[in-house]
Amino acid sequence: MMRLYGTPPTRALRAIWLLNELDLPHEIVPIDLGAGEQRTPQFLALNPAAKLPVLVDGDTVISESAAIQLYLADKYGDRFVGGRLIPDTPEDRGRMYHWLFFLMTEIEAPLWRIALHNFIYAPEEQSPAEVVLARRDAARMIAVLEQHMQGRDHLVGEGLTVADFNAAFTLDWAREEALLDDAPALRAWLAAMYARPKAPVTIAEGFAALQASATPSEPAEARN
Ligand SMILES: N[C@@H](CCC(=O)N[C@@H](CS)C(=O)NCC(=O)O)C(=O)O
Repeated sequence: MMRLYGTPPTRALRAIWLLNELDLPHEIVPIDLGAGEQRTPQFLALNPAAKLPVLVDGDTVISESAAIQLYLADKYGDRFVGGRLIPDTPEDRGRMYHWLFFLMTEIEAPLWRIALHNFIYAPEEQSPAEVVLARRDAARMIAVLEQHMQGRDHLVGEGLTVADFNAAFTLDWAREEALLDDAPALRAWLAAMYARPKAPVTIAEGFAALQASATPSEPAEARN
């Protein structure tokens, strides 16, 4: 059975969403970031970058949440009901890659800077000015995606692709930062994605469950 290291509300949600949609039997292995479990020799052997999520499928070990999504769609996409997770044509695959890289580098990167400077870096390393810049950068790129989604149901072509399942998690994160307030098309699209029967928990739901089960001394760092 496949093993996924990482739980909600982390980027493991990107992988969990595809595991659910493809109905793939899997075991979720929790890694306590607050306790530093990502730096044990056993975990570093899986991912020397000490980051979640990591997927283990037989002898294959894949990290990077977008790579895990592409791997699952590529290998098991024929199990998907109701669309084409990886488009048939090189042109549409190019468009899917475009949005995947856009999401990871232009939208997630500033969201991550916001988190780093708000609560992950040590207090003396945090820069409120950097948060202002990161919010501006994220908002500009979210506006580009909002424009793209006018009148569309999917990021690419006429069916769901990996880009949609990446965007849903990434935009849920943006919503947490109130960065979708000026993006009605993205808010409506996001609601439809999370209404899917196989949708995972939102970041807020995952974070609430984590807090409910955590001891009061556990740091907020475990969030992302
Ligand atoms: N680019 C990586 C980022 C992974 C990442 O930063 N994961 C966070 C949890 S969401 C983590 O493991 N942080 C632990 C650390 O940095 O020590 C991906 O998309 O998988």
